[in-house]
Amino acid sequence: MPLPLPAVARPVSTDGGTDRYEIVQRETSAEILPGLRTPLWTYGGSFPGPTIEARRGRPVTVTHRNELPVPTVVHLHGGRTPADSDGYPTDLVLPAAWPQTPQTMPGMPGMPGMDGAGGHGGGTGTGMTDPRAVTSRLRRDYTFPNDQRPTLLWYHDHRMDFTAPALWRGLAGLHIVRDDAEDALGLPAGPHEIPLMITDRAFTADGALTYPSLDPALRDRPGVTEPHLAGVLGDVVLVNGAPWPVHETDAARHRLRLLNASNARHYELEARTEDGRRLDLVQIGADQGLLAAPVTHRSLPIAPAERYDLVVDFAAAPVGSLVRIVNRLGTGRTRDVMAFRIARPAPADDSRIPPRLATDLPDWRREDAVRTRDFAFRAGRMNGGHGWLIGGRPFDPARTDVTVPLGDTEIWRLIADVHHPVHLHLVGFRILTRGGRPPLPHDAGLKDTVSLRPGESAEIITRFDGYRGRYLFHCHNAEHEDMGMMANLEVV
Ligand SMILES: [Cu+2]
Repeated sequence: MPLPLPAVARPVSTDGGTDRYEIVQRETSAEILPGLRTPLWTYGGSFPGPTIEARRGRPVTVTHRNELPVPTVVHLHGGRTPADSDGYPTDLVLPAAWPQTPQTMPGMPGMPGMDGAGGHGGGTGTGMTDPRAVTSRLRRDYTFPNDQRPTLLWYHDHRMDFTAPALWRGLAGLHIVRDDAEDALGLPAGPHEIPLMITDRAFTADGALTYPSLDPALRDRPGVTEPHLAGVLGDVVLVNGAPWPVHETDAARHRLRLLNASNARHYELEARTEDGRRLDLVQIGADQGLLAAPVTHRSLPIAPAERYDLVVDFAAAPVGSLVRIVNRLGTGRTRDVMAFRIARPAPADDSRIPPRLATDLPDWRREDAVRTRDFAFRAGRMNGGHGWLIGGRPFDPARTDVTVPLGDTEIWRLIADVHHPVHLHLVGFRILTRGGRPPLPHDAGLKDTVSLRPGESAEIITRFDGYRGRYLFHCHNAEHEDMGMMANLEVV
């Protein structure tokens, strides 16, 4: 299959300094596996959804309407977004047919009761005075200021208890922020800049996605069957929605903008030529934008929700050959990810990798932190069953877990039992230490997701600036997130 490139969304209006988009969330089907139709939940009819191309400092408003059978929530991962547009898990976009009786959320996560969660009658929100309130609307305007470092972001579903299956069914799309300074660097661009959204999925023989939900309608009972409590894996690797695609290109430098949008699968990527050489993966950016200087990797681990901005030079591969992107952590078919077919010599390649990429990285120091907090990400009991907990507690929208004054700098010490990719909304952070030692080469730059390995601790430092309001931090293994591993972060 050729590599699909997600369509770029077209604004419905660009008046008043804001780009406005409209996205209808709807069911459709697509030919993902040759000759078969796969039913999907989509943003605007495609998986991945349409890519939002944004300029730094120029706001984007996306109006979402929901024609899916269940409520949804849109979150822009990595966005510096005001709280009312951040996609809190109970700020719902309702389908028209959903019951709209006033109701509040059950006090406990993981309990039946989403059915009929209608909130405030399609009203205009509640201002969050009651933390248990569900706000619901038939359409919702999400405003993204894009007042942040240029980077690859992604939008996806974030509905309480049901994020993982909705993501699996296709609710994910890219959102790229650019600015003039980055454009002026001379990095590979145009057809040599390629977004790669990597996901794994499992299919039935007739082409449908298969997912072990306890409630296949995703209405009442969250969670997955016992064998999948650690996270749901697929045996087909999709890149931009196509299985093991091959992208035909020329022997030039390419900027590969990687996103692991898988629910639970970790990858360790290599670029291998047919004669067995590994091409350098030159990292120029992390989750939250450009590094200060490039970092060269031979292989690169990528956890769910992480992004890496890479330059790979295909001039080292013979014309006519394949460069395979391989997952060292995979077995059998999941060892392959995709390939590039180097079809022709490059026209004069005037792209470059400047030795200095960015000078605006925050350099928070340990002594800047006004407090240190500890969070343990571990398995535990929840509602009489298995859960994933932060500090021994499952997510409860009625409880504020962390209160931070706007502008404070903090160190968070995170510790994990098994793999947990920990994500903070609103802010980017630096990784100070990993396992009590200096961070790893791929920890460079500004991050919004840190991949904790089994038994590992990490210290991160950040300044909570931008906006006041109710945000989240959580594990981005999507099944862990749905089974309690999320907490409230209130910036005051
Ligand atoms: Cu986790």
